[in-house]
Amino acid sequence: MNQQDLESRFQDKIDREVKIEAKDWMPDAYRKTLIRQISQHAHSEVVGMLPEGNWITRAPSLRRKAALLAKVQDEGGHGLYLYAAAETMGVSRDQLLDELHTGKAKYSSIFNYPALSWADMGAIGWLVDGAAIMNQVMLQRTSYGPYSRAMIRICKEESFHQRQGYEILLTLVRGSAEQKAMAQDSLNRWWWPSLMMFGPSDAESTHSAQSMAWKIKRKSNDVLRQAFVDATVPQAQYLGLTIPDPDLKWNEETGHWEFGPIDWDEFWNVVKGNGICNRQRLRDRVNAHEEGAWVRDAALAYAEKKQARKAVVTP
Ligand code: FAQ
Repeated sequence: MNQQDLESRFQDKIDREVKIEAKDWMPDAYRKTLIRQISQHAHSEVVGMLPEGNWITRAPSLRRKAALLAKVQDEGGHGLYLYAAAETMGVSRDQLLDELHTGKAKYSSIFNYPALSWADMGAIGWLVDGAAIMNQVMLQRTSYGPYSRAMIRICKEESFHQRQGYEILLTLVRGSAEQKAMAQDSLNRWWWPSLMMFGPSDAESTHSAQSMAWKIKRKSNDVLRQAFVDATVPQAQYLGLTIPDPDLKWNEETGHWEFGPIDWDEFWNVVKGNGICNRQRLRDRVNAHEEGAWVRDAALAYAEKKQARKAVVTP
């Protein structure tokens, strides 16, 4: 079959909603886009453990500590499912990690902001996981089978993460004036970076058109961002907190919340590596990888020993 036939058969499968599997023929650009997106997503999960990991020892009660610890562990697990999904495309995990550690690969801009107070654990769960879910619910139906299946599992856990964050803030806003102020300060700092998580506006998004045609993405960055704002504004109102956007207003005709302009200079500055925590986050990931070398060596030595023993027992 020539290239053109292969490509039209591939697109036909996508149009008929048949999942693409690892061994199926696929255009090189489809493979490349997915390796980029899935690995960026995996890196986001493992770098995303850092801002919250920093608060595990400072959680205000045993219940809060247990929940936060479990959440951060879940994020590590999501990273693993996603690295495994990327590996089905013929790329090695070592290669992907190397790209992260050398600063070649991107990860979500949001994790380059500092977590300054306990209320930030609430805001990360409510807003960051909330934004992540909005995007990931769509990715459950992405065209590549292994990515889609990983997302189904991940989404089940993310909704619990979002709720634990909201519940932290609900407790704070019902507490003292200082606690309520802490919650408001946290919303002030995390609101705009959360809107940026969805990526550049549709007009600036380089990959969207092709990714939508391949059904890797099912909804555009701006559509998802709007859905997030519409879902989140009433939640802020219930908390009695003010969203830090003077232009925010309800549009009766469209049935959507209109919001003010996003500071795209700030977004690109963070994406290019110049955010508040970019250098610290990369250094922490590299250190964690180096300090974990003995665990990987030990696991490999054990696997080799087991293999050698099996070879002796079964002639
Ligand atoms: N940060 O053409 P588009 C989580 C880059 S998981 C940094 O629109 P695309 C869980 C983009 O890569 C959060 N870079 O790109 C958790 C591209 O650069 P390139 C992560 C960004 O791929 C919660 C360029 O801009 N979720 O939070 C960002 O079609 C709490 C042009 O952009 C995922 O990764 C950004 N925010 O759409 C963990 C979901 N946005 O590669 C811990 C999967 C864009 O050409 C605690 N990914 N860029 O050099 C996606 O759905 C898509 O990749 C988008 C971007 C929607 C993120």
